[in-house]
Amino acid sequence: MNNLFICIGQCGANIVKDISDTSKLSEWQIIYYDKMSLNLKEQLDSNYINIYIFCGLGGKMSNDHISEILKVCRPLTINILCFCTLPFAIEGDNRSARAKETLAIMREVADIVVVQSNDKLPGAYTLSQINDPIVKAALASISQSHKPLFYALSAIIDTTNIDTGLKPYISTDIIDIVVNENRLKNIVSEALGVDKMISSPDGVRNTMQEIWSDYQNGKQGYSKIYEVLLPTDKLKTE
Ligand SMILES: Nc1nc2c(ncn2[C@@H]2O[C@H](COP(=O)(O)OP(=O)(O)OP(=O)(O)O)[C@@H](O)[C@H]2O)c(=O)[nH]1
Ligand SMILES: [Mg+2]
Repeated sequence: MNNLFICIGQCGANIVKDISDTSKLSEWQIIYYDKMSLNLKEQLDSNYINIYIFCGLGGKMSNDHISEILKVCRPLTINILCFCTLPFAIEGDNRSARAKETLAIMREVADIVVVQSNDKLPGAYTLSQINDPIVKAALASISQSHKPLFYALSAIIDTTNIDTGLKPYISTDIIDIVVNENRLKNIVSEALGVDKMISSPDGVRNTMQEIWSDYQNGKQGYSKIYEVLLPTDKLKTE
């Protein structure tokens, strides 16, 4: 078992239901974290390529258990990706405050956190429509889950149709993408290492240096990395 889904609460289960309608998840271990299955540790393998966590922020289940879940998961994988939703404003201040709290914990520990703001949906009528943006982002990322994490990040950004620089916080219409700052540098180097190291080690080092200093100087380094790593023809054929 190489990949794990943890679905927290009702929202987590709903999102994963939509994902599994579209994508074959036979190679994924799926755990529904609800009142019936709090013994997470006992159900897990010793390592995973990716661990995905799904939940509706503001819910009691994610708020009460996210720290513990992340603590259990962190040593088991290098890639923790969270896909979650922010509550509608009409659900009240308590939910909104809980959501912020849970999100802060996720941002600290997870590698990539993708957040859909329910309030910014353009008008949704069915559950599937409500979950469409976050499901699309998750599916894009899953399609790249066999590659270094950078590719998942690129795919998620791609589905939002926003041309953006690589930075820790990427805000789009409905979806926000938060990349753990400590991991960001190594996401880039992992990807460059795999793709370019063999053909030209010096080239990689120079390119890497350049991209990283651009990033540190606040320039938009992402499109450059994107060019280096994902030539358009290669991207289109996959
Ligand atoms: N986009 C989307 N949001 C949802 C969905 N279900 C719930 N939510 C949101 O997620 C938040 C958490 O809800 P739940 O997943 O039910 O939380 P829970 O921990 O299971 O239980 P409660 O806290 O008792 O509701 C809600 O406040 C909603 O904003 C869903 O299917 N799609
Ligand atoms: Mg609920």
